[in-house]
Amino acid sequence: MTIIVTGGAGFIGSNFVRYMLKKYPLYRIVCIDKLTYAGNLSTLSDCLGSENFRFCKTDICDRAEIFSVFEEEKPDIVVNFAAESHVDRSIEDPEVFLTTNILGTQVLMDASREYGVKRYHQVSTDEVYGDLPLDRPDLFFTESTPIHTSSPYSASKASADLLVLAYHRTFGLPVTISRCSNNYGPYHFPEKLIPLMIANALSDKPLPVYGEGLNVRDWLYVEDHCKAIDLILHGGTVGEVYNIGGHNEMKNIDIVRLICKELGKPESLITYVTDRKGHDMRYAIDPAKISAELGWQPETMFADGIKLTIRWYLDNKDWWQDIISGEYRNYYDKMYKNR
Ligand code: NAD
Ligand code: TDX
Repeated sequence: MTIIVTGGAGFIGSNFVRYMLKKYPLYRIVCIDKLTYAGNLSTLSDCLGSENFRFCKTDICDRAEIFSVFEEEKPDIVVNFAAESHVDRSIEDPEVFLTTNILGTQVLMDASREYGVKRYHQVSTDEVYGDLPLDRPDLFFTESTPIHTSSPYSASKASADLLVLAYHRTFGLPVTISRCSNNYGPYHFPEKLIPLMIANALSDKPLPVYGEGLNVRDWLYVEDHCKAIDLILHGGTVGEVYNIGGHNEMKNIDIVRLICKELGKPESLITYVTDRKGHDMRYAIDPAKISAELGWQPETMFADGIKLTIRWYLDNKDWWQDIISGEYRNYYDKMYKNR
């Protein structure tokens, strides 16, 4: 069994590569990643020496290169994590989101058709459903909730989802799609809420909370997401969409306060800054389908997962300090200086 994992040098993709190498020592895992600002080979350093692992520095939009990797590897399964993934960047500069997230998906599916891939899995997001109001805690996203996007990022992910379903219906490509809620855990890039707050708090820097901090996200430990994708690859029904989420809704401000408490830092570091444009209020996934059909349940509760995550950032300062000392510093100044 050969699995191509795109975006495997990023946050969730690298956790998935590690999870699969450990669980299936007889599978061959081929990681394709362009190594954008968000991809880092040091994230995969413990995998690079494995005999059944190959890394290809390739852009998913590069048709010739992608077809050549497929020709060499003849993959059974393709799992597409590769994407531009940060909402704030999509508001600053949407174009690369459309190129990578939509056209890159098309190239991968064309190669999957050509080489008779048995399963093409698209890693999507709960953000394709838009947001829910704060005063309707009874409402959740199901797989039949209409697509209703807010940001260029979520619009690009929704476009890709529609294209994936079109390739299934028109060409019979054996696809599945998963739509997961917010992940957290090791190797999360420090531009995202949880690692950004941990890194800033450790350096006694201001903790920039957008708006009033009342927006709600539904957090899932990254390994639980990896387990869900594994179950979909091995037991999911072709042509279907699966929502993934652990019913763990939290307000942003409560997360930031918790991080201060765990690190013994004062809440006076919290600084309220200008809100994100088009900021989604609440995400909340109903995971009933994947639970009933595939027996998936989240295993790491947030109270434990956040401690594991903070411990990981304390034990792996080199990894994130390298990142925040480089090009990322320009991004940070641009986004937060006059906010
Ligand atoms: P990430 O930004 O940490 O990693 C993305 C990876 O894709 C990086 O390694 C980057 O180098 C690579 N990449 C980007 N453009 C590429 C291109 N053109 N060709 C090849 N590689 C390219 O993202 P993440 O948070 O790990 O998210 C992974 C996937 O999961 C994305 O598709 C995202 O939409 C989805 N998702 C993320 C979350 C979350 O909470 N982070 C939740 C649900 C779904
Ligand atoms: O500095 C910050 N301050 C702040 O208040 C940052 C970076 C974020 N926030 C808020 C915005 C959101 O309400 O925290 C919340 C979480 O923000 P992000 O970490 O940027 O995640 P989000 O916008 O919810 O999107 C994430 O989940 C869905 C991922 O980045 C997406 O790739 C995924 O699809």
